[in-house]
Amino acid sequence: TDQYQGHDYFDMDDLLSDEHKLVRETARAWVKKEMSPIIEEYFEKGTFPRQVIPGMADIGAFGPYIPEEYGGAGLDQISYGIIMQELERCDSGLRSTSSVQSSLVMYPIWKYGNEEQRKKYLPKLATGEHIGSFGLTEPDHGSNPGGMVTNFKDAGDHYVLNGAKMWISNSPFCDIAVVWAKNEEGRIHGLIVERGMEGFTTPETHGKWSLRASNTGELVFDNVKVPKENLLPNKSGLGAPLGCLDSARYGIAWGAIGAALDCYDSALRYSKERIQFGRPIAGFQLQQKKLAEMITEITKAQLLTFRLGQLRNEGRATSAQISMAKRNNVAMALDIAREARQIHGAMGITNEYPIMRHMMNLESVITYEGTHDIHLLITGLDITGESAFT
Ligand code: TGC
Ligand code: FAD
Repeated sequence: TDQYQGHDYFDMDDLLSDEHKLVRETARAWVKKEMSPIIEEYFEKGTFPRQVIPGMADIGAFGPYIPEEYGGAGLDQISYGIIMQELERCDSGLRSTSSVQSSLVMYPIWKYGNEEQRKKYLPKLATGEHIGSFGLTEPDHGSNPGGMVTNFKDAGDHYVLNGAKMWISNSPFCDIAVVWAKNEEGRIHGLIVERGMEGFTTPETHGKWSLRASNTGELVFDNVKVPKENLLPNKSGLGAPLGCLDSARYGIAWGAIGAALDCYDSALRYSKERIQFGRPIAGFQLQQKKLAEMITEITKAQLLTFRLGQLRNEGRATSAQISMAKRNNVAMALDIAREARQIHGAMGITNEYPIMRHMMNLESVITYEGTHDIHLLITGLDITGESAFT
């Protein structure tokens, strides 16, 4: 990880602006100095290194594309993707913290909130003074969030919220949570729930073998009184949380390339250094096949994802295009992690190399933000017009 230089087989750099390159260098230098030296330690401890939060804010990892008037970095979608790629080249858990804060907490407040809510919450989220979480998944409703049972009732001057969310990134230490719940008519709305509200607890989920450098937990609501001004007024229905997922899934498509690049980079270097039968293993055809296929798949993903970024900059990327990219790139990264592990032989199972950590992390990434299966079915629906979900 320390010696990483970047791999750009089709001169994609020609397509980047000076600003994109500056964003990348800034993020890369920060990751190298502040994160790479400590990531294995925190992964083993099973916790997120919260001391790096201000540094993440400095490189624009909290709200990269949120306008500067609300504290965001005001960058375009390609820069957003580049930051995600550099973070996930280090660790998917690090990228997760950024994805949740930016696309699942700041984005809905920016897009679905009113001006008072934007001014109240966004600047503190942009600096990392406040950390947010996003509650959509429930114990009995994962791929099918529309079936959620978490609900709120009108109690005059406030709402009363009941239910529980599960598998929530950053829940154990979040200051606020954007929570999706049904009103008395069964319509889904977003509510901002704040730590300290009576009846709101965030128990941590232990025993994860994946995404260990990210804290995951529940959001439990036991008759929580939520002020009426905490309801996001400008969009409701399942399309509201799904709109946030579009933005996060796009970032994951870039991020997964980062994890793949780190595995490839490590495998390529190892194969040139490791001598067996009197020659570097890089000279054996079977190892070349693995490495050549890795860089081919990475390059295809880079092209797909850059084009998706252009479409998003123009505001015309479809949800189905985002699903295809998320699905393809995460599966690609996981395949590369498995092959890279083999190239490292026994060394590949240790924490001397980042491979197993990426591989374990990617098992979460291929499940969250819509599973590999669900994204295939979204493509299936898009091309046939027939829904296979129900
Ligand atoms: P369906 O009937 O298809 O759609 C309901 C309404 O939503 C609209 N819609 C979208 N709107 C915006 N963006 C999208 N991507 C949208 N997809 C659909 C749709 O037009 C409709 O609108 P309306 O006005 O007609 O009501 O809904 P369905 O119940 O059949 O479900 C569709 C399905 C399965 C694709 C969807 O529910 C889904 O994507 N499931 C996967 C769940 C998921 O991704 N959960 C992620 C939880 S968050 C998370 O994992 C964070 S990890 C973060 C980290 O740590 O990095
Ligand atoms: P299920 O929906 O129970 O799926 C189980 C299996 O069935 C999967 O293989 C799935 O593909 C398959 N399946 C389901 N439906 C179909 C179908 N119609 N056709 C074919 N196959 C199907 N959620 C949040 O809201 N916020 C977060 O911050 C968050 N962070 C997470 C962090 C981590 C580390 C993890 C692991 C998860 C996180 N999630 C979060 C939850 C995540 O989004 C869900 O795990 C995911 O949506 C899948 O739901 P599930 O686990 O209940 O699986």
